[in-house]
Order: sequence, then C-alpha cells, then structure tokens
Amino acid sequence: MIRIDIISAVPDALESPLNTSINYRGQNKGHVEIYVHNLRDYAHDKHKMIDDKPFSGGAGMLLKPEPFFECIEKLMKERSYDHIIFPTPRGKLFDQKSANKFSLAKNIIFACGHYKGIDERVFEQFATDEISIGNYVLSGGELPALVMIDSIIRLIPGVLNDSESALNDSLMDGDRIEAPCYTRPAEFRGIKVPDVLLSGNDKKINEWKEEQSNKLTENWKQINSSE
Ligand code: 6GU
Repeated sequence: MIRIDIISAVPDALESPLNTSINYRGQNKGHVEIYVHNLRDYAHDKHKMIDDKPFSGGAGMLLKPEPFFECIEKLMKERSYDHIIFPTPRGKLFDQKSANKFSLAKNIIFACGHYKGIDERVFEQFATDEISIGNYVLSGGELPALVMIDSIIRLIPGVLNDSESALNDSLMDGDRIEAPCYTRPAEFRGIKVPDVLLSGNDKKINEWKEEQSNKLTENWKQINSSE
C-alpha cells in the first residue's frame, strides 16, 4: 500500500482524474490511498491569502511559504515520507526509471505550485525531488502530479490485471517500442490486417513482431534525437 498526499491550491482540478480508470481501481482495490489537501485550508490570516507579490518585482503572484510549511509539517508529524516531490519545469525530467523508483515508496507528497511559482524557502526546506515532465510550460503542478501518479500507480503489483500487465506488451517497454496491433475485423473498409497475424504460426508472428518493433524503435530514436 502506497500513500500519496497532494497539496494544491486548486484541488478540484485533481478530482476526476484521481477517481477514474486505473487510479480509481488502485484505490478501490486497496493498493494506494490518495489524500488531497487544499492549500487554502492552511492559510490562517483573515483573508485566507495564499499568494503575494514577488520581492523581485515583475508580473505574477507567488505562493506564500506559511501554508506549505504548515501543511507539510503536519503531514510529516504523522508519518515519514520517502519523497516530497515538487513538480517544476526546472526539475529533473521524469521518465520510466523515476516512476519505477517512486512506485517502491511507502509515503509520497506532491506539493503543487501554481501562478508564477512558490517561495524558494519551501523548496529549500522540504523538496527531496524537483521534477519536470517535459520541456514546455504548464500553468501549475497539478497536471504533472497527475501524470506522475498515473505512471506510479500502474506499477504497483496487483493494480493491473494480467492482460494489462506492464510485463506484457505495452506501447513502450524501456527504450523499445512494441509492434503495432490489430483486432477484428480482419478487413475494414478494404484495409487488411497483416496476413501473418491471421496465419496461426506463432514463430512467424513473433518474428514479425520483432521486426516491426525494431523498425518502430529505430524510427522513434530518430524522430526524438535532437540532431
Ligand atoms: Cl512539473 N510544472 C510546470 N508548471 N510546468 C511544467 C512542468 C511542471 N513540467 C513541464 N512543464
């Protein structure tokens, strides 16, 4: 059982993705517990302010330190956390290896920024991991947290059933792209499924898959190389 705590200024943005599909199943089957904390509940001034202007000037608001400190310290008193992850574009790029690592944890916090960012003292005090999900700009850490959580939950033993298992064909397994796949009908609008897949010859089918996988993997490497 993994416990995941998510701290967010827009908790509604997390609701539906966390309660659908594999994320729902992971929780329903008792493999993962997810708790969402509204940052605003940890603002104690009379206007419940969670953001303020940066000292450096310029446009945009920053999330203030006090609510994060209060919320994270409260959680840390209750249990110890293996990872306190801050989704941020300046972080280490997320990949399958990171997902594998996080899936072995017992307790994880995702602390999501919004607006222009978070007061630096929050990172200094609590961040064990600063993670980016790619080199592009998003408006907050909620979608990145959801991306990471999805990839983590599907790795927990028992969440996926056998036919979905990460050990079987997945679209991408490590640095390999799997062969294309087809289902019925064998011919659709005149477009046929490759004959070999209908042959019943397992050896031939496996050779075909291997060959297709090699081709797609080569292509994938080429279209993703920065040269
Ligand atoms: Cl983790 N946060 C934000 N705001 N933007 C991003 C990102 C994270 N990863 C890529 N872009």
